Amino acid sequence: MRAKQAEKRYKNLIGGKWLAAHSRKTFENRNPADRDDLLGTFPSSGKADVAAAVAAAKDAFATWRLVPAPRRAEILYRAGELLAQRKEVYAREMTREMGKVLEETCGDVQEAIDTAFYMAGEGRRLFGQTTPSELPNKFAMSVRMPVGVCGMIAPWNFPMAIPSWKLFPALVAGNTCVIKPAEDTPLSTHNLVQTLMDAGLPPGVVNVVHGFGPDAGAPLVEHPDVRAISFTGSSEVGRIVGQVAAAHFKPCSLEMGGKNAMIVMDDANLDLAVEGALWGAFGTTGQRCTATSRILLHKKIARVFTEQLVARTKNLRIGNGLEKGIQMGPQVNQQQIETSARYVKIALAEGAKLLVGGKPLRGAAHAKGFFFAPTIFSEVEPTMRIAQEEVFGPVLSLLQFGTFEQAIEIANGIEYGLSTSIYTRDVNRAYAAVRDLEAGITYVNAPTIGAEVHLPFGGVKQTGNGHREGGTGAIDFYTTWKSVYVDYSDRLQRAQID
Ligand code: UN1
Repeated sequence: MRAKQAEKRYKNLIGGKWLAAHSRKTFENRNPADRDDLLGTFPSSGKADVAAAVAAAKDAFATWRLVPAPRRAEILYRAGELLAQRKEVYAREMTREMGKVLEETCGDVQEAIDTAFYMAGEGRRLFGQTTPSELPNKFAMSVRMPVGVCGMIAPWNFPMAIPSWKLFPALVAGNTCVIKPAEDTPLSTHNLVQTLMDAGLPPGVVNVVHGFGPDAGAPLVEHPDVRAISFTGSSEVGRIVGQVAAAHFKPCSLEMGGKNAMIVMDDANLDLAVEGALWGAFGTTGQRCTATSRILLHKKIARVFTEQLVARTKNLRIGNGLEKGIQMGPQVNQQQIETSARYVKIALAEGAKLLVGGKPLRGAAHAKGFFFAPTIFSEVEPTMRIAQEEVFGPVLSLLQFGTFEQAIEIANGIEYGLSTSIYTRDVNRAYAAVRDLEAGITYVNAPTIGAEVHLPFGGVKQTGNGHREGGTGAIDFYTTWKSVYVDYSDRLQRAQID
């Protein structure tokens, strides 16, 4: 018999110390592919823990902001190197806590490594402007200043990549941070922050408070010493976060949902488009805000494409993401399975046609986890809820169009605007789509997922509130401008007057 493993008890990180929650309450982190597999327990934190973390971050800011940015960057660079060494171990733990297959969790850790190296480079840039003054013997320039203590609330679908998108630009710019990881995937943030500490990050510069949104997230958003908030999650929660932040006049970056369309024109390479559709719709079990959740098919190729896609979908191997050959893992928790099942019912009631899937997988191989069959609906009309609302699961809608203009209109006819894609060999059409699709990201001849960290990431409409993660947009969010005027004329010079 296998000896019962000692339960691992993870802690919050506050001021460089690993601490239990004031209440001593904890919650469990279990494997969504095998509920018997307990990864450990984490503190269920509340207002007092958040207050202690913010105080530590405020304290650390006094010295961290004065460390030269290239030195701060060196710590990030070392963290990137350490993550590369630990990639496989962290990826395995991530698959155990989140469910996506090992190849994808390796990609998630790699995204954090990429962000570390990219943001380390920014330590020697953080450029401002120098410009002539309108007055003689006067010097004018602008410099970037850190914002102060930044509060971060992260989602469970990219458990290390997204925390790195938030933490690394904030750190290189001289801010200190308090992060609340998603309660479904706390271990990957723990591993990320452990790596930062091993790379030499001073105590208090990053603090981690584990727990649930209402108990630990809300007090972080409300805390008067938290100067900026970065949130990734649902539009429902994002709306509340944005409203609370607005009441305190805090800059607030919101990255939320998507209902991402792939357009397949009649001249597309269909094999490539089918391959892309499978990856875009069922990669990460459809649990990406960039997931391909609508495919808009030109009438001429709709039948052939649908047949090929359904056949390939039936052959997908679904199971524990640590096992070789598995292509799709479980959903992250019971609630996500219920959401998928609810939308299947909604779609059927609306008159969509179920081609494959549509229910949880309950066979012996899937009995211990939250598995849902990859699901495809055809005969979906643009106004149906299944074509409008985010499912965040392996549920794909197929729609049809007659002309390019119709395709664009359908693609844009939703509340969201994160990612879009078009498959065509016609360069004119491709560029027109790049211009006309209302979204933060457009792919040509690739599915809607797969953003790279040095380009802006985010969307329009209800996907976001105008900020971008990744790229230089992240630096813009985590810095504030100071304009500096040095008058060396030795007399009073009045702008706009003298
Ligand atoms: C997300 O779905 O929340 O572009 C982020 C992608 C990934 C990141 C997705 N690099 O699909």
